[in-house]
Amino acid sequence: MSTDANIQTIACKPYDDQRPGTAGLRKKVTVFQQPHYLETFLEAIFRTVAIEPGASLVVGGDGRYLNSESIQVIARMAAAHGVGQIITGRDGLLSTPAASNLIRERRAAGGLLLTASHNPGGPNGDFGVKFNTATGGQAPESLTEAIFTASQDITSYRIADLPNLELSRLGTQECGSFAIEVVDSPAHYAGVMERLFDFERMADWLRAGHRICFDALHAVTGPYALEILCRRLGAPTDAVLHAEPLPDFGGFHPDPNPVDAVHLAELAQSPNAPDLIAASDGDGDRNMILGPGLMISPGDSVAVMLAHANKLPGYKDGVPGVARSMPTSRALDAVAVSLGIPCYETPTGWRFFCNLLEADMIGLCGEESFGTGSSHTREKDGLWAVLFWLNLLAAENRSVGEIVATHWREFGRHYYQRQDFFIEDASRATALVEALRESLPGLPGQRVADGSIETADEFCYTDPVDNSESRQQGFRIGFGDGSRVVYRLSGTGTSGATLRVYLERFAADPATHQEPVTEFLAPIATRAAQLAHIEKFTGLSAPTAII
Ligand code: VG1
Ligand code: CO
Repeated sequence: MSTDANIQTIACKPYDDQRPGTAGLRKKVTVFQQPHYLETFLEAIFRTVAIEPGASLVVGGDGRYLNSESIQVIARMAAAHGVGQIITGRDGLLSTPAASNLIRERRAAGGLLLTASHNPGGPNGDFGVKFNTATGGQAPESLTEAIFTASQDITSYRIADLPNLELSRLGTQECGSFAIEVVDSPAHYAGVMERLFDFERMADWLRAGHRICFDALHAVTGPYALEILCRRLGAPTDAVLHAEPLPDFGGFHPDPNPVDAVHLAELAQSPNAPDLIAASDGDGDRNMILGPGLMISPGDSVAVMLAHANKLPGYKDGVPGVARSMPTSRALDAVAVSLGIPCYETPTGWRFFCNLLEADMIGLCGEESFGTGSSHTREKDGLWAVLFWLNLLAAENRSVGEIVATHWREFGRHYYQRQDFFIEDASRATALVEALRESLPGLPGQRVADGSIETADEFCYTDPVDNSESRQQGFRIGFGDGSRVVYRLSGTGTSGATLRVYLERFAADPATHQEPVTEFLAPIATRAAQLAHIEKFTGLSAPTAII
């Protein structure tokens, strides 16, 4: 059916704001609703990425507002650009890690993922489009830049005349030379997890009376969690909260952190707390792990995972190396040193891990922003992390708290916190960054509050695989006492600017391992605020959020 006869060329005007950020193009729903906005960006992708005629594309999203309509548009434009088949999940739902996996297994030419991840959804929320390459990983910077350049010249796009596709029915629908296949993504993903983890042991642990609570926050992971935790592992159905994906996430801000999911932090503190409490974000790539009385910071989580990886079937031979994003705590480095494997430091954003994963240089990686993953796919993976912890608890038969306390005794504790300052007027954030950049060379040797600065630089990354260089990836300030402050601007927001300030302080002595985090980091927070003159530039005397 996708013959020239039913392909139309529609005239449009280019937009100048289609530069993808940390993870794809994210905008307010109302921005995507402008005439031909989505089509212009898709046309830029199709023109930039040479997709072989007849190839497959994986297309799906986290179920947020605009998900289904956008899939229909993508199908019609894909058909017009010679794509042979699109593969999607039931109702157009695919979690980000499941989509990445599907791209690899089906040898698709790439994928279009419809998500704004942890950003709120609904008609007044955010929407997003992310292109992943045939490796299953996010498009590298060079490609997203090329797509952006192309978007500025789009004055027409090609679209085929197809009937509306039925997304709720599993199986293949043919429309002439074009086809759409709807797959049972939760079942497929569960199969991948069964190859990595010991399902029998986890089921036994649950049968023995241990309890898990997973909150899908009405986002994409609900059907996956029900399939794995309830159907395959035998947890009761009320172990999965808010399992139905909704276009506005039922009003939840689908960001698994102790501020936006405060009800889970409270559950962890309650006398009847389950043994493992967890949540994921809108598109299923983030994870938050809590146990009775505590939340595990993401930097600690990936470090504990590495320390115990060889106890789990999928990782029994260990991993060749690990990586963390630059602002993430150095807890992972400490374990890597003890194992004698390399630990790479990459810029923020999962795409920077992909070359290392593809080259088998690393097997585990993580970010402070509640993202953890392994070589099983090319995106971070929320439910995978939950299963990793579940398998670990079952294998060790110890509580989350005991495992973490033992870990700190062995490696020391890296106290960690992130402060976010939301600045309505983005130019004030730019001014702060410029002033900080200018002051860098003079900082080493100076004192700020109670700290003496030893090192100060702006992170520039050279990818060890393809030698590509990424500049201006955040400021690193190292103090004489080993503590550290990192500053960078967020690249996922859809209005104003968000300054992220990352605080880290190491405590070797076990007597100092049970301090309240905010208090223990207060001196470092003072140094951070004074050094960057945060109040002067932003008008904010306190962070908008402390994570
Ligand atoms: C944030 C996080 C980053 C993460 C990115 C995408 O980016 O800091 O670690 O990779 O979100 O995550 P930024 O530029 O706002 O700091 V997801 O789950 O929103 O795709
Ligand atoms: Co996400």
